[in-house]
Formats: sequence, C-alpha cells, structure tokens
Amino acid sequence: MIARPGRCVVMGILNVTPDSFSDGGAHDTVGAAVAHGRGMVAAGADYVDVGGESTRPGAARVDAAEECRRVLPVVAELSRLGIAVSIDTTRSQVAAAALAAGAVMVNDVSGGLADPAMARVVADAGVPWVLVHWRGHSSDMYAAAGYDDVVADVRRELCRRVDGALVAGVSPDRLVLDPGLGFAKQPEHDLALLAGLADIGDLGFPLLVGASRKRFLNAVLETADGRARTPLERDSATLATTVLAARAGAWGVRVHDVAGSADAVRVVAAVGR
Ligand code: PMM
Repeated sequence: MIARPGRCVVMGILNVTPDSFSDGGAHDTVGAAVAHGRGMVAAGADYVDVGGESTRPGAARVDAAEECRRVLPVVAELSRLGIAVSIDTTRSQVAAAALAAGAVMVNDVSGGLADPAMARVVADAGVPWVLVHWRGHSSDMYAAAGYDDVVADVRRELCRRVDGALVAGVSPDRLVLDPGLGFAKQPEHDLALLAGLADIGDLGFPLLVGASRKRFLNAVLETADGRARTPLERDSATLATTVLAARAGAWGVRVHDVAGSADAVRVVAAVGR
C-alpha cells in the first residue's frame, strides 16, 4: 500500500535540468540540488521528486546517459540522508538506475507509454508508480490537446494505462494516477480537470496533482501592468490548487514552493476532521 499520513502528501520538485520552465538551471551542481532537496524536506515535503529532463512545452529531449548523469548523484545523496526520493523519468533505464541508487517511487509523466520496458522495471522493484495522463512528448504536445469531455477522456485514458500496468504484473496497490495538468491540455482543460478531480478519484487509486506554477494559472491571473505572470509569481495561485486538490481527496500535490502547500494540506486535513 502507498502511505497515507491522514492528509494530502507534499512532493517537492527538484529539477536538475538547465531548461525547466520554473527552476531550470537553479540546481545545476549536486551540492546545490541536494541542499534544495533538504530544504524542501525541512519545509514539510514528504517526497523529493528528482527529474533530469525538462517536460516544458517544446523542450528538446536529452539522452538517457545525460539524464542519469544529472539525477543519479542527487538521488543517491538524498536517499543516503534518509529522504524519500521519487524519480521523474519516462525511461526505464533511468528509473532502474535511480531505484538502485535509493529512489522509492517512479513518477512517469508518460504513464508508461514512452518506454514499454518501464512496467517491468516497476513490477520487479515493487515500488509505487505514478501514471500521468500524457499524449506525446513535449515537442508537439499541444497538437494533441483535443477532447470531447476532458474529465471523461482523461479518466478513460488513465484506465487504459492502469490496464497496461496490471497486465505487465504491477500490483494495483502500487499505482498512483495523475491527470497531467499542462500535458496536451489547454488552460480550460486544466481548470476542468481541477474541478473534476473527484470523478477521477472515483477510480479508486490515489491521485497526484501537479499544478505548480503552470502556465494555465495565467489564464485567470492578472498583473497591474497587464503582462503575464512569471512562474515564480504563480505560487499563491498554486496554493489555491493545493487546497482544491486536498479538498477533493487527492493523495498528493507536486509543488515547487513546499512551505505554503505543507501548511495548506494540514489546514485542509484539520477542517476535514
Ligand atoms: N509536471 C511536470 C513534471 N513532472 N509529474 C507529475 N506526476 N505530474 C505533473 O503534473 C508533472 C510531473 C512538469 O512541470 P515541472 O517542469 O515543474 O517539473
């Protein structure tokens, strides 16, 4: 079973990439990345999610060797410090190496679609696997952003990902589902999915929600001078999404600014009790 501490869990984002949309280049030495991971745990993170390939819209791919070079020393050191690390990758080779280095969860934004060997790695390791709703790599993902009813369509496609995982031998109690906000979605789709989280939660799997600092928040935010908010200026809006996710019964939220969400999920849990 996946741990449920009586409140929504907080996963802190640690992108060791030069080009992620919000924190790209901010943690590009092992020391800086580990310090940031420790800081997020001190601020209340239950997991640190380490990623070495940007999934920003339009991002170019890096090869597996470069992804490993970026993430493995960070995963190994955080794990050595007793921190629960999830590895954010779509590649089985990177996932296997990160699990060997101490990671305890695989966060796969492709929901197992990008690499058919991922299911076997996860099944053999017996670790939790986050299956994210996805329709293709970042280079052209907006071309696939067409839905009849986004909540029903995402729900149905996630069911297929679950079926694939089960057929490959992954235990159902190891699966976490994620609607994949921003992945092949326009802002109206992301907002509808946030409103419809309970419908996806009805599938009976824990839900993870990754809204942090995403572009869709700008669709509802304003600045005095009419410009778009920068990612760093979207943390208050992100907190609102944390509250919505926690109220809808989500298992966890994946966020950059851990301190705010760690407080918010505790308040929501207390009110729920
Ligand atoms: N979003 C990003 C990366 N990894 N993982 C999960 N489970 N859910 C998400 O929504 C998600 C993810 C892209 O955002 P980032 O550049 O801030 O990491």
